[in-house]
Amino acid sequence: MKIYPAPHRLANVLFFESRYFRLALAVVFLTMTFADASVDAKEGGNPQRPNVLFIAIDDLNDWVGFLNGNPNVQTPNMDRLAARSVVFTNAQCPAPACVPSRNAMFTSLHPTTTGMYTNGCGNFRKAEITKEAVTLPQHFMQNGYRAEGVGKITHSTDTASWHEFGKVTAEKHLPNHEGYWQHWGMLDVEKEEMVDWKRAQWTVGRIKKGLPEPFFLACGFHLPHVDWHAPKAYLEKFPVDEIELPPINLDDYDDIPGRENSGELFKKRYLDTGKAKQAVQGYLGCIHFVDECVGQLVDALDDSQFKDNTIIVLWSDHGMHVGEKLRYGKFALWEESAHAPLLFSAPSLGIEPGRCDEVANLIDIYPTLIDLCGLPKRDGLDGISLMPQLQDPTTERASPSMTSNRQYQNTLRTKRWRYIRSQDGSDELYDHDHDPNEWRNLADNPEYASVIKELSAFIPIEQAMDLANSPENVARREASQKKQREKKQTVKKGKSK
Ligand SMILES: [Ca+2]
Ligand SMILES: [Ca+2]
Repeated sequence: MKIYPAPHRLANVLFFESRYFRLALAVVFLTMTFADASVDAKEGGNPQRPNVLFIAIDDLNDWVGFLNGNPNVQTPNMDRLAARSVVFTNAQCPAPACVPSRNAMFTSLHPTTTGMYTNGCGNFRKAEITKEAVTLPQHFMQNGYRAEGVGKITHSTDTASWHEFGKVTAEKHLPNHEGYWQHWGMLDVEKEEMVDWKRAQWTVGRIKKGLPEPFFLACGFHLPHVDWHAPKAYLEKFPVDEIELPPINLDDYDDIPGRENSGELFKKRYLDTGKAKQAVQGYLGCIHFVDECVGQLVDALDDSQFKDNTIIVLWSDHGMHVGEKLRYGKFALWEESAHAPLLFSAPSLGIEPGRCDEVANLIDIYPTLIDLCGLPKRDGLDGISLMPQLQDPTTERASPSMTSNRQYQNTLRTKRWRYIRSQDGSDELYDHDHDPNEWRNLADNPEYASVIKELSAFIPIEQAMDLANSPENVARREASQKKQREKKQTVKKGKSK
């Protein structure tokens, strides 16, 4: 069975009459223009280089209109942005957790290179391998860009990566604690009180004020990260009795080695109690809210002098299970955790709107933006530029995307397959052409041995040691846990008085 077809053969198309040729001409022209202008850029900016509006969303899975991941979702603003973008319908995260995914995106270094697999990996500036890393915005700064940002881009703000970083503080809302570790509910507050709204307004303010060009302006939203709380009006748009649950298979774990069947427990906890629908309501409400925040940015840009010279990138750091595969949360190597929205809007650079079904990875954003903006390339990045797919979304990609959540615990995704190999050597194979919910594990079926063999060849033999287990990170975690325990005891004592 052949998984990776031969590279795109231009001889098979009427190249000189093709859209590809026109785009290639545009890119050659832009590259020449920017190559000539790079000196000017270092000497105080070059207005001809495109600006970048970089929109990061947290824990947003494929429940957006433009990925068709949920029938009830309302994302009109992201959908209208997608309509003028190249949407990567099969983008995958480097790791299904905030810290490692963002660190990898920011440095274009995969977790298997850095050892940053989990949230316990710590700040990338404290790791030997990345302490001197030139991050995505730093590379832009080094090439004459003004870099500003606000909100959650990396887990803790890297001051070396920004000329200015907005300080927008969150209001403390009292949440309605329901469910288990997930909390969802309605807030009796105005949208203007929400921290994401304030982050959007900060960014709108920078656009209106007129940033020096070229600029790299980043806005990172917190929602729909848990807690799934949004102002009442946003959740009320999704009445619980009208909510459709995602496809759920209570026997799903029967064919996964080493996993207990938790179908019964899931049914008892979430389906029988009605919490499954409440959770979906919370998630949908938060997505709808963040969508409106994104709309503020797009409108501000469209009303500004930067409209025709600004690339918009929108991405989420990974996905989220909202009942799929009998779970709530991320930290898994299945589709709902690993898949993330990713789009690039650059019509003024000749990038025509389209949909690319080839795989992509968030670590590809860095080299792609380098190419889109005509900046000097950087050696040593793990990401692969998506420029060929932006120019022609049907361009095939030669290698799979890899997501890792532990050392030697990886998943590879191609357009058709997902292959998961765990630390203990057990594995799973899913055929997305026939099983988009990843319910039927084909790994033990000899018919697919050749698929597994071909995919396995892409798993790195050497994978960086898990930094979460370094003595420094273990000590930091223990100190933090001790502090939490002490805090709880103090509260307990206070209550008993
Ligand atoms: Ca996240
Ligand atoms: Ca299954």
